This record gives sequence, structure tokens and C-alpha cells, in this order.
Amino acid sequence: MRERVLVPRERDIENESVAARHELLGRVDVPAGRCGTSTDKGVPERVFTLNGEIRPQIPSTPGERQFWRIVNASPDRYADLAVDGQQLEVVALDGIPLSCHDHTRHTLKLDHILLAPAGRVEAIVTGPPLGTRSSLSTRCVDTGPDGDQNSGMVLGDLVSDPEAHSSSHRVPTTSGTPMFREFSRDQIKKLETNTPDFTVVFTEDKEGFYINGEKFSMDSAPMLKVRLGSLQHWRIVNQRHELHPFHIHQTHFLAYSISGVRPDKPEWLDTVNVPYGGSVDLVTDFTDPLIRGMSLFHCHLLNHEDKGMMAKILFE
Ligand SMILES: [Cu+2]
Repeated sequence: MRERVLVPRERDIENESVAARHELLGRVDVPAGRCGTSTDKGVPERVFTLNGEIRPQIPSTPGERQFWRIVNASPDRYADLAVDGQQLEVVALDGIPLSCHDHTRHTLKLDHILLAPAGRVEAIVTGPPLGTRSSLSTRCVDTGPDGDQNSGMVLGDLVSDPEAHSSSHRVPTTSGTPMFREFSRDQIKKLETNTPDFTVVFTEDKEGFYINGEKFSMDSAPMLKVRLGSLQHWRIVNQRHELHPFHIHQTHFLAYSISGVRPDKPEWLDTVNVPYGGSVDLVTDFTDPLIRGMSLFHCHLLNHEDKGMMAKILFE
């Protein structure tokens, strides 16, 4: 399969002329009307770019299966990605193959996938029939009454082209031994029912953004120390009226409960959306011997992180 690295970012159009702004919003098909419960006024101030371009074409021969690696590299926009007329055949989330934690799982078919800033997905997509195109777009994401509008729009168009050259590189064949990190169902279940080992509470006020009432500074002491070699139950609580994506460095976690509801299939991630007025329960994996030193966890809306919603964790 051909491999493509696709990087959605955002372009600020706030300072464009009214005419230029409308032209750009039209080019990416932003629907008229408001998106979600956000009380922020006016027209969208940002559009997504894909690999630096606004709505580029992604060539494919008809019916060709391509392997896409996507990272949401925007500082503070969610992308709820979908490809017209097909399901994404997801292979990996946040850099970890689905099979890593369950060797019987290979792909997961999804109509759409919500990527918070920093979220990654690797998926197989199929080229549309000859003479047609199929858009990669983001749906409107409701970021909550205090959040910014995250309007739906088109990021790029998958176009069928029988001549589509195959200059983009192909998925390299690997010869290594697959690595699995499988934990027993009993071990996970026990942690899920225990009281949390650590709780992260996201709050904000006019002065800034906080984790457990503390605002990050470069000389902050670690908020907690974790002895390596264990799995822990963490709970992330969002008491405010906007989304916050929780992200932790060096490790992954199983997001097994969203505001008390178990997802159909809990996934291993390193970035998870925490609903406004809600919570997420995680089993965090601190067993990898490569984990070390002073590290971080934070909200991955960079505007929040930079105003204090970040904390240090010391691995011992
Ligand atoms: Cu946040």
C-alpha cells in the first residue's frame, strides 16, 4: 500500500478581509449556521490546512487502498474525521497498533474518529471510483458553552486518477518480531473497580487554568511520583463548561469509562477527550522499562496548557 502522512493544522483567518474570509470558508465548505453549544460569536476564525495547503487533492487510482497516518497538529482545534462514502479501517490509535494490546484485533471500522490536538490515527482508505472524489472532512465538534466553535469543514479531496503516480513511498516491510503488551482481563478489571490511585481535576478561572488547583510553572515540584512497574487507575475530571483533552507523556492508558459509561470497545490512547462537566477513567500503564525521569501530563489545548493546565510527574 502507498503510505501518506497527513498533518491537519489550522490557519488563522481572523485578520483577513471579510471577502477573503468568506472565500476561504466557502472553499472548505463550512456550513452556514452555528456549530455546537459554544457561545462564542461570529464566523469561524480558523480553517484547517492539510500538509500546509487549504483543501489539497489526494490522488489515488480507483479502488486503491492507501495507508494514511494522520496527526492532529493544530494547537487547539478538534478534528472529527470522516471520509465520504466509506468507513475508516483503523489500524492504530495514538501510535499504538490495535493488536498491541490484543493480538486478535487487527482493524476497527469506524464512520468517524475524534482526534483532539495531538491525537493520531493510522487507517486504510480506499480510492473512489473513476471520475469521482471523496472528501476527507471534519464534523462539527461541540466544545461546550465556554469553548470555541469547531465547525465542520473539508480538509482535502481524495480524487480518483488512473494515472496517479506512485511516487509517494510505500509502507516499508518489516522483519522484526511483533511486540505485544497484553494484560490479563482480571488484572485490568481489578484496577477498574478499585478507587482511583490518582485524580486529575481540570479547572479554570479568569486568572488561568489549573490541575488540582495548581498552575504550572517551570520550577514546579512534581505533582506526584510514580514507582515504575505498575498499572494504576486514574480519573480525569472536567468540572468546567468546555472540553479539555488529557495527554500524558511516555505512556498509554486504557480509557475504559467516559462519564461513567463504558465505551463499546475501550481503546489504549495517550490523548483522550474529557467531556465538559464529565470525567474519564483510565488504566495507565507504567510498566514499560523505557519510561524514565521527570515527565508531564497536561491539557492538550495549547492555550490552556500555556496558561497553567500542566503538571510534572516523576518516574522512579
Ligand atoms: Cu484545556
